[in-house]
Amino acid sequence: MDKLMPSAGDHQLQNYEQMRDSFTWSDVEPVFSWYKSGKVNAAYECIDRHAADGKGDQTALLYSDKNRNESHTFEELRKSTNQAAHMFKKIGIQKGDRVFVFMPRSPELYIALLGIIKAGAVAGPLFEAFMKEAVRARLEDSEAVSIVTTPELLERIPYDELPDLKKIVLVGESEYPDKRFYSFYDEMKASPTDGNAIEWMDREDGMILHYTSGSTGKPKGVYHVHNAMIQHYQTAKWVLDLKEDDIYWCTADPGWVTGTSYGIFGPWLNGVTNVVRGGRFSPEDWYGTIEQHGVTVWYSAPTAFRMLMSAPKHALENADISSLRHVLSVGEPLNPEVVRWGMEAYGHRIHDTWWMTETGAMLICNYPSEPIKPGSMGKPIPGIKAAILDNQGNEMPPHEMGHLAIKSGWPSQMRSIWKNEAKFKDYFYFKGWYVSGDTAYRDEEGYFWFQGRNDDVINTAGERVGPFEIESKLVEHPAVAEAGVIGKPDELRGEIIKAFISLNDGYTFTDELKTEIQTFIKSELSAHAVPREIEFKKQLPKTRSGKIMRRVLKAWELDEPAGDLSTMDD
Ligand code: 6R9
Repeated sequence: MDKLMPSAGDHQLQNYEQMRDSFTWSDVEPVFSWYKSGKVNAAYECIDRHAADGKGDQTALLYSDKNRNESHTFEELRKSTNQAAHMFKKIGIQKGDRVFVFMPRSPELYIALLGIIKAGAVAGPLFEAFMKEAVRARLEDSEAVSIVTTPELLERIPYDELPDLKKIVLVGESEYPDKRFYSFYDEMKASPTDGNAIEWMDREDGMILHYTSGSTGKPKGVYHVHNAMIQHYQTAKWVLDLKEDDIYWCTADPGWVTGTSYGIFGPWLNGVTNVVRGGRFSPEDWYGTIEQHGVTVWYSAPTAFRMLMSAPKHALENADISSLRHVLSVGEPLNPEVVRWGMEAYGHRIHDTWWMTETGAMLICNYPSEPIKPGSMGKPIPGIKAAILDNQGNEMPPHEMGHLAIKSGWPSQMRSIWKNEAKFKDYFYFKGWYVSGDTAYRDEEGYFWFQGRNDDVINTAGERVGPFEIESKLVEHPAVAEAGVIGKPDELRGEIIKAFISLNDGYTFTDELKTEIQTFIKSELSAHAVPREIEFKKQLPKTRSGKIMRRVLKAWELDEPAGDLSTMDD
């Protein structure tokens, strides 16, 4: 397919080549108020700065779901996030404490999360679909001291077994079992809207802790600092192309990094109206959201676009989405076919962007002012050097496939993996480079093309799932002896989770058992961790040291040669 040329427009990154040579990240710093004082708080920069700049009456948040329809101005959010910060301080939260937010999308979630950051604590967003063991693993690892949740989700928090978790803030009507419990609404009401709510931080102080999956071990806590906002701000300007009067909608939940970096920080640092839609996906609802709010810039994901592509035509025909001017995607490979369909259905190029939880913000992107090669992730943003490395860490020439790596030292780069120095160091195995775990190649014009993961991490519907966490849970089921989990290619979801299991003596593999195992995973971990397919094997392929060889399972599944089997046990 040919290049898709940019339409004329006043884009904020006009001259990519020139910017790439002249730009340095310190150019961005004078934008923020902290340039003068040396102290910083990202929540202040997101909200209060705009209220102080005379934009207090502008709409900051447009929230809607089946039951609620609300709009909050920057001044209103300034006050409510101040109240939230006061509340956290009053109940004893201190600078650096980990405070989690575990609830469905709502204005309260956004107010609580910014309140945590204002109070100087580290926010830990948890996706609402997590079940008890997934919640426990994350709270335990981070030694979380507090959590904001709803009465409905409380049963999934094993608070009696988490000695560090001393304060539980409930959003909604409830009984309060003991002194650890607080009412969000009562505490908010009792807190002042002004006063010294904001804890002034250093740039390298902690801001957010996002748990994500790797191929081995438990989920890891990716630790980000306030300094990340430099890149959130600048990429939202260049890549999302946000301007003051835009109505912007990012469809991601704050439980995932896209939902914070670009569902909170990116738009609000730029003072832009941010749309949040609660509830589940439906084509009617989504197009309806664009129409209702007049969304101009829309950031979503390939699985969602594929679902919209296969939705009945009338969903699109019945909605007026003419307000859209810029459409973007992230999280998984964006098929050229989807880009082609986007041109037809929306009349817009869908701009792919590449980045990770660990990178904190966008790194390789398509820009409104540049040609798009459908299937390519685009080019590194100014200020970022990306390369393809061979197994020795040498840069490879165009068109050769290797490790996608980024020269270390960008503003939003993770600062650590929580309490796991070894895992953190793994990423920087080649001196000076962050190695992403993705394989890719670069073409002679500098466009990058995604090829796959080179570890076993699964990407299903844009969500990152670690096979190890599922395998560990599978073998907890009484019937399961051993388990190996892989991602199986799927047209709609990119990949689905497939489990191979062997059984303990006395069990036979039946449809009932399969369903029972699926229900077990769903109730213990979460719906998105459930293997859609489970296959029974008498034995699983293992190394001599007893490690299950997922690579071999995958080759079996795809009917491909299994490669080097010299380490396989007989
Ligand atoms: C932001 C986010 C990161 C992994 C990453 C890669 C995959 C992300 C992609 C993409 C192909 C793109 N990924 N963007 N693959 N094209 N444009 O998704 O973070 O949840 O940490 O996932 O997602 O494999 O390594 P995260």
